[in-house]
Amino acid sequence: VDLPDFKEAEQFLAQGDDFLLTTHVNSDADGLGSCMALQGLLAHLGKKASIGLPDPPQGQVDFLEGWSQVCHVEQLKRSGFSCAIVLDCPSLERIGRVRDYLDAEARILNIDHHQGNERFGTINLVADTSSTCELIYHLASAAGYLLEPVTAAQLYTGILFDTGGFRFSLTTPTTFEVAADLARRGVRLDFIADQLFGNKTLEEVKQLGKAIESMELHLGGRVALMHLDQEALRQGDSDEVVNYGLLVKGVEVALLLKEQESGKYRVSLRSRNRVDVSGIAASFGGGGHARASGCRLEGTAAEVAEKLLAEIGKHL
Ligand SMILES: [Mn+2]
Repeated sequence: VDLPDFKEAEQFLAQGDDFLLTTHVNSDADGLGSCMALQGLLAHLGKKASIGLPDPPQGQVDFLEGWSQVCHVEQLKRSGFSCAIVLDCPSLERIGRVRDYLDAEARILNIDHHQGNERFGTINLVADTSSTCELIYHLASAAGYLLEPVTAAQLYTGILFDTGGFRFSLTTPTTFEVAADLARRGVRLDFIADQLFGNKTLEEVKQLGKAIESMELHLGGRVALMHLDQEALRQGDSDEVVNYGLLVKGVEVALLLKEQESGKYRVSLRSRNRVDVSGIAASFGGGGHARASGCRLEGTAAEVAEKLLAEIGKHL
């Protein structure tokens, strides 16, 4: 990975003294770990930093110290922030209503690792790292910030989550070096892995069962298609369900259709190693990474599947 120049980002952090930190809607462990770690680093510099999410926190990483500082932006009871740091977010649109809490002239530092990041910031720190947490680590190293054990745990959590346990393709030798350094700072590796990967509710495991039961193979066994209806989606967090399509040998692309309301689907796409699913999602107005992306489509389940399979067929 070619690391970017951190100077402008360092200056941005040095110049401000009151920041709003945020990440994308449906916040995940990487975005949240980034917010929490950066808040701690800024606190060390004697600066004020509030975390305000576009939607209410769901306990995603409530096992981490610092979680109590994570707020829905409405809870902050103030607005007109003149300095914002947007983390792990490809476009300004995806911070939703947080935009209403920024001053019209607000300066924005955009720190992200999504392909196709729209570089919406006043300053953009965008690189092809495993995770935004890894990028924050490099920034903190370049700037000489003190990494406390609490911060190390927050960053390690985001890295472990976004790499799927150091398995996904954005994992590099540098990712392991960063993880090793964080581990040496006292991170409880087994505890964090358990919290991230062994913490489903019974209902969520049953939901996974429904999705697996619905699985069909298409395009010569290279695409696994799964489906969850509205009722099944209410059983819990379905973010990881799509990954199970890649358990099947020979499958290149896994698809999960999530019925939001009748005739409206959120679609998650995962790719094993060849197909760039961010391009496929983009052709339906969505986006994401080469190996993990999402989009929205309307129609019956069969119509939505047909459109997706036609597009995927061009990329196989
Ligand atoms: Mn991320």
